[in-house]
Amino acid sequence: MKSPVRVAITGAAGQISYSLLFRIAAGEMLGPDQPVILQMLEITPALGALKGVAMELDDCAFPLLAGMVCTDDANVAFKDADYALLVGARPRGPGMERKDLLEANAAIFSAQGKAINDNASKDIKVLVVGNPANTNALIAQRNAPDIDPRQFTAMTRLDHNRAMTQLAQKTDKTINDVKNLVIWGNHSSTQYPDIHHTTVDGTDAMSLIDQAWYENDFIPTVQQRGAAIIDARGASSAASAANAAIFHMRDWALGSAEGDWVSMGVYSDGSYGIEKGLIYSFPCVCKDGDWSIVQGVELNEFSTGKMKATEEELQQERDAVSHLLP
Ligand code: NAX
Repeated sequence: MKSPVRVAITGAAGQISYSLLFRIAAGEMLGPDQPVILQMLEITPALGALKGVAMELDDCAFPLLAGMVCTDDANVAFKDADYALLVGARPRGPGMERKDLLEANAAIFSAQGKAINDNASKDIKVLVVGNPANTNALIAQRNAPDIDPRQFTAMTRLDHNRAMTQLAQKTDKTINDVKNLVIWGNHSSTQYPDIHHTTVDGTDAMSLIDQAWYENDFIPTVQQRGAAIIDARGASSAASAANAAIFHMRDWALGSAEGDWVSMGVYSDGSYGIEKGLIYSFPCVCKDGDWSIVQGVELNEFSTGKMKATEEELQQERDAVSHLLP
């Protein structure tokens, strides 16, 4: 058996974590031979609820669960952490403007970025789930100058999975038949789900659907899926978000499937003309514990327009908190 790795999870008493923690402890994220120590961070008023979650984790008797830490101190939660899933965030309250939301989260994610910088393993892999995920990841990254910016990522895998299922259902196939789909840009309603390079059971996806369905049905359905879940369930996506977080980290750590792409919000190196330094979702492949942006994807005018619009939103989000960025 390998020696245990430390996995920090913030917002650990929240609804996404209630699904996420149990699957990590069951070995679904890092493999069936990798013991884990869960280092769970919450705000002080939620420590009681977190204790209950830890009791349930105990009661699962997971063979791979090598230890647990419950804390409201970020320096403790990120101590020697090899992985971090930043799930906890400030939700939008009544009357709160988008700018207020960005600022409230900037305060949280700058403090957590510093705590990661000061305490975590220098090889830590960070996934930001809490919204606005891309900009929160940017803020954490900018506050962690001693850590390679490539180690901070944001989650667009849920959007990727949603898009795969919409396309599989439309074409009467299964998600196993869908390959090389991309979510470009921000995890928000400006994201661009692109199927121009996607195949379904080996056939070019665009030849199986018409442009009107693509533009007027598929793209808005994927972009608005989070809101549709809230309408139907009365609460935001939780198990599916946890599942996407597991897939993102699993692929990053253990490698993505041969011949396919995954969507990850990653540090832009300027690929496809996207401003360097933004955390932007690109088509990626993962190998040997590292990700790379798939190069050479051909783009038509429709795609470049959509990619630019979501880039502009990310620039605006960054500019709204620029006074808080080091
Ligand atoms: P919950 O409100 O159920 O849980 C969030 C938890 O975070 C709470 O227990 C809260 O006490 C804790 N928290 C708040 N501030 C904290 C801090 N500074 N340090 C540590 N813990 C803190 O929300 P949940 O449904 O679990 O969603 C969590 C986040 O994921 C939200 O920001 C949500 O918008 C975001 N999502 C992101 C998705 C994505 O695809 N990137 C999809 C699902 C989800 O909407």
